[in-house]
Amino acid sequence: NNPNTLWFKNAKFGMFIHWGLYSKLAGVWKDKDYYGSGEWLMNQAKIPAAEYAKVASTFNPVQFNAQEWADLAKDAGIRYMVITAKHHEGFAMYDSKVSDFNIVKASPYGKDPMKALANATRKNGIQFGFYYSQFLDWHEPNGGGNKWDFKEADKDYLKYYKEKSIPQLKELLTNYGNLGIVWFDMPGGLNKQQTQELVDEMHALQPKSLFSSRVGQGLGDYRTFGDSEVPATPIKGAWESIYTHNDSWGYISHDMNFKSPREIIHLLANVASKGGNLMLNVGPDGEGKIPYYSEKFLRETGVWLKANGES
Ligand code: FUL
Repeated sequence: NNPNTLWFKNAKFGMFIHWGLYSKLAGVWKDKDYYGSGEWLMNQAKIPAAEYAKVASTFNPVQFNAQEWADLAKDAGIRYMVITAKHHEGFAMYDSKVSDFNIVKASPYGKDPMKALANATRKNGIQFGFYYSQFLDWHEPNGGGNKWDFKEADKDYLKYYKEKSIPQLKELLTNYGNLGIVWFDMPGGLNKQQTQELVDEMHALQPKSLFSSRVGQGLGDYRTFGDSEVPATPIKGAWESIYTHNDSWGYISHDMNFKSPREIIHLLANVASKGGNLMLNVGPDGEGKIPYYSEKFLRETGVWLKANGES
């Protein structure tokens, strides 16, 4: 019964955005097509961290336009947006002083897209938040997950939290104004007390911000269900279902399995009837464009919602 969840419980519809170096790779590595979750390509193809890091020098999303994304969300009837500030690949999509492996320092783009997006969403009355992969980091020897470059036995997870994860979270919770949500994902390496300390330290920076349950250890301010999961019966409290528009969270050029506006509306109605929010993901490409069918079908969804008094 956290009073800060009030806006969230009324929101119904959110937009999730997975965007990173994997968007540029688009599900292809060394002429081989991969399917599934595009943001897992580095893991699927067991790409050495040093080689993967070179992708940054080709990442130049000049077509990115924060206002266009915020306008699309608004037209679709969406009330909150959560975007990947750092996914498991370890690349910071914002201006980070903690690690040079970030969009400002390591890519020719050289700007912070998150600043613009935070401003554009707020201008449109949309709550803004960051996804942050707090444990998995395939770029870092001490991060979780990359066992093809770095031996598990050599890893010091607490060092990773101390030197990258926590300092980066602090940057995100300090430099982008009020965040509606901090969407933690894939917990690991911390016990309950350590997780509570992390939560407390972060809430001190943003007392009103809602933390997703994937911070781990039964903590968090609202419940996120498993990927592509709707509970069978109505659930009390603040919660959300997450789906992606096609089959992948991160952009894959050969994934055209987009849900139609009709399917999106059915999903929204199903989730809303159980008392939750639907956060639907789109995967912009390496140029910074939201896929054509995501844009088209989201707009059509918004038209229906308006016509039926839902937005
Ligand atoms: C999962 C992640 O591993 C996926 O890549 C994606 O971000 C999904 C929303 O959550 O746990």
